[in-house]
Amino acid sequence: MDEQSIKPLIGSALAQRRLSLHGKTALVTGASSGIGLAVSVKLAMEGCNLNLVARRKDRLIELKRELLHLNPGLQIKIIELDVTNKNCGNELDSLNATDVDILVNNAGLAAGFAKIVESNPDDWSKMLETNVSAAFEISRRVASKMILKNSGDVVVLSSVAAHYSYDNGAVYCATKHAIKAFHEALRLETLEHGIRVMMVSPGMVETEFSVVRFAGDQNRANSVYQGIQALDAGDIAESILFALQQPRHINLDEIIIKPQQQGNPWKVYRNP
Ligand code: 8X3
Repeated sequence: MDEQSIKPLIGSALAQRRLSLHGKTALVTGASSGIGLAVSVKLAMEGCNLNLVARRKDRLIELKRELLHLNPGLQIKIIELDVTNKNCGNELDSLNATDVDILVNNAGLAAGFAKIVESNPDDWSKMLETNVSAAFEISRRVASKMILKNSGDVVVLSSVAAHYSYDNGAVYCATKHAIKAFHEALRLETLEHGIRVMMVSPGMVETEFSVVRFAGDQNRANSVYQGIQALDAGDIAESILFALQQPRHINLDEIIIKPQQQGNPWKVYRNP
């Protein structure tokens, strides 16, 4: 390769590379709290129209009102939906999914923190239904529409638990490993359709996550984040936005994001 002169290289490095999301339409699951809510705010600020999916309708109504206050021109639809409901596909079909440019497949949970032999199979079912069956089904339905128009972005919320298995978290880790495997395959199957499939895998994020995992025990949830600066939902939303704003020839396959003080799920430096 001939040696290139410096000037065009500098020009190319300086070029504005962020894609505009203005006028796009996103579908965000689990939009009523945490990462789903934060990413909805970020997308709204970029001028992206929104389909907000969650179980808690009152919160979606409030969120819609706030988002329209921030960006009055947006089209925002709220969809009250339990993603584990077997009929939820009909609800999703009722919105014009062909209009969805961006899927943020975020709804997920951890239920319980116990050794396999001591854990509750009801907790297993909750995690398997939400994190696996529902997440797969939503990606399938939306991706099938994206394939028809040969464009679209799927961002799926995974976890560091997709990379490590830790004790007391067997089923949660298994569900996140499954999400990773499924969406890696989806990426391969949709390459030829101009579709991007991206994964964001957070470590410790201080949201309702631990309160849900510990069945409402706020003190136990607080102790998870004691002595560290955990991530917040906005940190993760920022990474999702960054991935989506890359030019279309770039697919950020996975962003693994942890607090500086967390090396892996069990190696955490806590301030004395
Ligand atoms: C949540 C992160 O470390 O609790 O997905 O598994 S962790």
